[in-house]
Amino acid sequence: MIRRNFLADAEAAQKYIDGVKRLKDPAQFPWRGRNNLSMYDVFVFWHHQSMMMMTPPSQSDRNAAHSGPAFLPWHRYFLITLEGFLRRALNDDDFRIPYWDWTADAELSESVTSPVWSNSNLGQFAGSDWRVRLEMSLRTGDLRETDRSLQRDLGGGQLPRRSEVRTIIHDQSAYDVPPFNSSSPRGLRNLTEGWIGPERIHNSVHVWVGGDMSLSSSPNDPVFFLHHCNVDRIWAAWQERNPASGYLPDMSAPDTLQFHRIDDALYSIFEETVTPGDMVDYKRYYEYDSLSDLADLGT
Ligand SMILES: [Cu+2]
Repeated sequence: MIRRNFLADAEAAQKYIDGVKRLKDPAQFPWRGRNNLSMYDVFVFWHHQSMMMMTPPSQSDRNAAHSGPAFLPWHRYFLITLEGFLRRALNDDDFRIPYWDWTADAELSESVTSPVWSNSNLGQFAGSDWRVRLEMSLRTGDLRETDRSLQRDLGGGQLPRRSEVRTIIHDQSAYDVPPFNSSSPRGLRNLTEGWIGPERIHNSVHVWVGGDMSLSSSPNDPVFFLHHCNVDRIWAAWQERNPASGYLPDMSAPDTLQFHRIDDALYSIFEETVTPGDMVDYKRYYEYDSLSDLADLGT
């Protein structure tokens, strides 16, 4: 089953919109034991918790899902899990999350005018119906209950360009390199996550959308999953381009890299064990309608 471009497939786009609205409704998908919270809100909680779990606890850079090798497999697992819930919400076994190709919007003279943000698309979530129920407190950093509309501040900085994404995929031969954190000097993971490099790929998109997307509770904005679907597509294109380069590090890495080594359990709030290694073969779950826009694949 195929993950498609949100702006090129109106049916996939509408299903995504319908699906997240159903998942967000506590009457249809309650978070058991939490009044007025839904299964969608579980994903907000899960993402926030991952950022609170420092790996190891003795430092404040790498956490269970960011600033380390697990960044890509953890978010792949996160999206696959949401995708399963959306299939149930839509009663559609073939549904796959679409991606937002922000490199296309980067080419517009005014990226904020992209139809992604029209009221028939994601613009509607900034209205009054979509309620943010869990938010990160800017004062304490903790997650707290609230009841307000979604906040965005579109247009901060520059969206990443396709040429930069292609350069990273073509130039980076290693998945990740020591010290396996935000200061890793090269490697697909740190350049894609965007702690280094001229365009700060993944991070700059969070900044560009702004508002709720700049918090640990960023999955409150449904664009989070469309953004991360495109980030995942970068990893997929790199995998196809570099079939001999595998995930790093392996289990010979020290315990300080727990949650990030290939056979470690990724941080989850569900009772299941999924490892980075389990996430490598993404074609068990989905394929992308296009990777050749991101890499020369020689086919
Ligand atoms: Cu994240």
